[in-house]
Amino acid sequence: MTGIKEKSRTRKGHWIPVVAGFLKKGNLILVGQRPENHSLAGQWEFPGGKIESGETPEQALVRELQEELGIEATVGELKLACTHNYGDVNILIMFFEILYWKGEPKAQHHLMLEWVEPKDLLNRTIPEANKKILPRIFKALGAQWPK
Ligand code: DGT
Repeated sequence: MTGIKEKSRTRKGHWIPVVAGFLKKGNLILVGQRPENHSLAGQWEFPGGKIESGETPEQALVRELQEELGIEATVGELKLACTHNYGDVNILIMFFEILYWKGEPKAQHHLMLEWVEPKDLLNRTIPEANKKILPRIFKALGAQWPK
């Protein structure tokens, strides 16, 4: 028999908070290809990662962008948040705009970095978590959804 407590635990599941950054250059946005030895290998994502214990979302994003791109970023507004279930884990992703940064982003974690037009994301393999909210991502980027 499943008790109420157990049911609610199952429904809550295991949650991982993630932060990601929108780095814009004109009408281009920065995406990185996930490395081979990680989950979702080869998929194109917005730079970022998991929040570590004791960090604010903004601190986590500054750290991740330093580690992944080698830049010193200034984090702006929270633009968008979404949730996704990857089987045994749930992720909560918070997307922030990056106002400006020091240094030139270099791939220190990703297989490759690319500045792309938002519509280019429609033709790339991107995480399901992002794919299902692509119209909201376009809106957050101030980009037109292609007709
Ligand atoms: P792991 O432990 O193999 O999942 O790899 P990590 O530690 O490199 O994963 P990390 O730190 O990039 O965590 C981000 C999680 O969020 C990962 O499960 C992939 C997922 N995710 C979905 N969409 C995005 C996105 O646009 N950017 C980032 N950074 N992660 C995303």
